Amino acid sequence: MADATLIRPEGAAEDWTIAQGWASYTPEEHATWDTLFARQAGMLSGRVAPEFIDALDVLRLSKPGIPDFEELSERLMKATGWQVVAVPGLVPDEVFFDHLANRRFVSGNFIRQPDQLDYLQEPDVFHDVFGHVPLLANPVFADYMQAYGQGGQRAAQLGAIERLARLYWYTVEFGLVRTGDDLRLFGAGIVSSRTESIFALDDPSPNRLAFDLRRVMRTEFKIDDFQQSYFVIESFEDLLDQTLNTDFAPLYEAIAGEVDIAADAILPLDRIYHHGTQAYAHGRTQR
Ligand code: HBI
Ligand code: FE
Repeated sequence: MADATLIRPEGAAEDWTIAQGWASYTPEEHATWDTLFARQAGMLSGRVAPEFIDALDVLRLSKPGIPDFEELSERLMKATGWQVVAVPGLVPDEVFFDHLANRRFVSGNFIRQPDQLDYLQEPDVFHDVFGHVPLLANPVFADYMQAYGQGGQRAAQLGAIERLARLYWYTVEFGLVRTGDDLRLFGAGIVSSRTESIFALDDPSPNRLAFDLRRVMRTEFKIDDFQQSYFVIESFEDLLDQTLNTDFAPLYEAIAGEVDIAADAILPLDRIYHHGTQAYAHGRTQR
């Protein structure tokens, strides 16, 4: 969740957008993008949802260098009516939801330092554009993201932002999807990370559980390490269908009385693809 005390930086507009400043990127910054892109695009085929790979072509993201958001938005607009706008970093929830509800994806315009290739806390242009933007070219996912933004605006009125942030976290950021008999990656936080692209699918440590809207809204998550559980959606159509056909207000009411679920827990009702060993998480805590 974005920190409530975020201060709108100098030069940012009312809606927190800034100019991308594409002409100011240095050759080193473009080279960092090319290194990250080559690494991830090289390892994801067969591991990521096929819709993601298709979108890399549609959006011509394999073009060298950090994408120019104006050019990228032209192609994205043709595909699904979305555009990419630059922001300085995390923006307040209500600003974030308003952009999504209007088919504007907010992306950081900065790129990580060469010594941060594997991980950084704030979403940079590689996390946002390589991780999030491709699936916005998929009409069903594009509808889901707009529905999420609209849902966020309602959740804000109901004091239920945290519930919805968990839905975002376990789908948009760290979701897996069934593709035939395989599990495939689609969450931006995973596909933009080399180490987590391997961990999320192959490591015996995390749980892999069938997605259930109510279950996910009750489940805590980690923001600074690999997830202890990943949730598997049946398809993007199913995820959109569940979101559009659920009246969230009574759902929030119903789960208000239920305790939160720990990130590594498995419940009797869970449909389990993999019961994790949690060896990674336990190893980290016994340091
Ligand atoms: N701001 N720039 C940016 N990117 C995000 O992904 C983001 C954000 N603010 C809030 C937010 N995500 C989440 O807390 C919402 O899902 C609630
Ligand atoms: Fe993200």
